[in-house]
Amino acid sequence: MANVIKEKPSIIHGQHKFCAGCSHGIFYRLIQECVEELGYAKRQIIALGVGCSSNLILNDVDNSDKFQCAHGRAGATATGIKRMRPDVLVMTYQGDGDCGVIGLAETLNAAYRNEKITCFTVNNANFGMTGGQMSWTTLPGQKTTTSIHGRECEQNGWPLHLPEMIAANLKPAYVARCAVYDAKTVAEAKRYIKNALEAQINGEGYSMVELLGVCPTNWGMSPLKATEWLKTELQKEYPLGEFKRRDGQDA
Ligand SMILES: Cc1ncc(C[n+]2csc(CCOP(=O)(O)OP(=O)(O)O)c2C)c(N)n1
Ligand code: SF4
Ligand SMILES: [Mg+2]
Repeated sequence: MANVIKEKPSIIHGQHKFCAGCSHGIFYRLIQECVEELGYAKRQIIALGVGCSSNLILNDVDNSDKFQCAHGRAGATATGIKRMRPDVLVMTYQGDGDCGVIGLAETLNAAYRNEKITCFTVNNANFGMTGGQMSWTTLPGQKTTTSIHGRECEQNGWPLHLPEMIAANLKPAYVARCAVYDAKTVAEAKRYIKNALEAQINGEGYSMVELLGVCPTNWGMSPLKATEWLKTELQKEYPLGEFKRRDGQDA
């Protein structure tokens, strides 16, 4: 039925402490909606990255089992958990700095081996938790606290497109990128998240969803302005969509 306001997932009982307008809270709630609908609310383990995602463990947001991983190591930690507990839904929840900079080796190695885990990575184009430093996802010319005149790509490298890279070069089960700034993108995000989790449940292999989000605090913008900037600038570099559909899905 259209226009249904979804109840809060039963597993969520606390208040997160993300900044006003941050996308993290919406992404995490959508993930938990999908987990609940798939019947895994009490059979999930989350390997958390270090970053603003750590807020989920620091502030007792929900009752899911979580593991605070060493910085960047969530892909390796989730691999170990899943191999020991194949009956449990195992996912990582990381930022772009954790998943695609410091943890790039762990992320690629898990994807390369086609581990039956799901990687959720929130790309907000900076290191949010530590005060807005440049990340590999930072846009060319984007000002951050470590690129005060704007990112110079000749010297600092070019934006990293992790989902596209994994989809094009490895053999994952499902890879997509979503955002959550209006009803259409929220519905699409939920479909992608569910596909990623179902790919794991069906034993199809590795799945990843990059969640393109805003960081109003470190971008120095109001939540509305940050959303506009995501739509007009960030999304040009990081298009939304599915880069590897599940086998059997229509093209
Ligand atoms: C080995 C190590 N280096 C650096 C840090 C400091 N640090 C903590 S969080 C973070 C960046 C996190 O950025 P990201 O993964 O993009 O998450 P966000 O906060 O933006 O959601 C850094 C560099 C650390 N904790 N450990
Ligand atoms: S610093 Fe940025 S990513 Fe972290 S909670 Fe605040 S708005 Fe969200
Ligand atoms: Mg980040």
